[in-house]
Amino acid sequence: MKYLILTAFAMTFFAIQGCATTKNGIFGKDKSVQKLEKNLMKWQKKGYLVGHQDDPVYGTTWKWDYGKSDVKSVCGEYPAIMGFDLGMIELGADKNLDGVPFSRIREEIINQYSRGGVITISWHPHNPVTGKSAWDNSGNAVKAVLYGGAQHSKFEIWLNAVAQFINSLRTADGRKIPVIFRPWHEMSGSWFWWGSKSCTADNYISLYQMTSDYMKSRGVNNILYCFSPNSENNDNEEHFLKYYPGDEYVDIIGVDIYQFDKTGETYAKNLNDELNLLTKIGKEHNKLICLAETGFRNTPDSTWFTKILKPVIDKYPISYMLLWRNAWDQPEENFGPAPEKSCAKDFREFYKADNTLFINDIK
Ligand code: BMA
Repeated sequence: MKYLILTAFAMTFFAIQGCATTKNGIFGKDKSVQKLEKNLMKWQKKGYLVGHQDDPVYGTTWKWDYGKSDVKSVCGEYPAIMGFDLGMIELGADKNLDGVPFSRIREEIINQYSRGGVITISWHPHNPVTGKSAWDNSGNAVKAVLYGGAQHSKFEIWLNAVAQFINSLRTADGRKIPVIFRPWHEMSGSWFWWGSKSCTADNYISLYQMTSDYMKSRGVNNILYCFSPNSENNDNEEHFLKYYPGDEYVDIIGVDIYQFDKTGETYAKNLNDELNLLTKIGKEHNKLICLAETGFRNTPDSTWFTKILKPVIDKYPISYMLLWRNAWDQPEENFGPAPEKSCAKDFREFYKADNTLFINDIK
């Protein structure tokens, strides 16, 4: 009898454990990820992490120097969060779609982690059907990569390239480095092959879940998943969650919003509306929220950071915001501060505020 009770107890225990680890719930995650999530919650009480895409690899007037950063050149400190993109890793390339060597990305991720910072990874993979860029939305590509689809086997090789890269992110003593992975972003717009014009919501959800399940099957457990639509077609909760893969697949809910109007009036309204909605959704789903990408191309407004952006984001419990890249290869493709830009002085004011968190604020 005693053995029977013990066996029943053990079976129940392992069944519960098994359940917990088959989902993306925090139970199946590496310890480093659990710590990152806790820290993000803690920091969120002080303010929001300020971030910049590709910050330590190039800027408006330089590329590939070590130890350089446009954000640091302007305010003296590295951003608290840095973004990197894996586009073209799926093709076996040495450099990503913006010419950054993957070995350098790995190095900078390790550097950012060892200085106490946070890392987020996006991915602009090529269209698996047409072989063109991520912006080629033709070919019904999402359906083709799902289980049973004509491109599924090839796509597993692509996912494997991402899995291997994320698995290779380790400290010198072999510990895993946690990252916020944000695949299949801006799906509510129509420009990417995984966007609203190119697949059904059901197919999109399957793609997101398949990606996460695949990572897990390869032992990649150092990821917090971020789901981030853009502001198009997102005027209410139902629209916002149309492509949501489910609470067990997502850790952070974000949104990508850029300023396109000259004065910022439309942007500020849009940002307010979206962050309001996101705050509500975050509470209901018990998730952290963030402004996953933002910026005003070339920042022609010299007080944009303190007069347009800050007054809005200060009102919402976002854990981080990420300014998009200061491209080395496209003159006006810059969204962060840089010494020669007219917004540099204003960015220093933005930096001085107590609630804008840079690397030294989160050590
Ligand atoms: C986009 C643009 C592109 C770039 C891509 C990935 O938003 O900045 O020029 O190639 O991101 O970084």
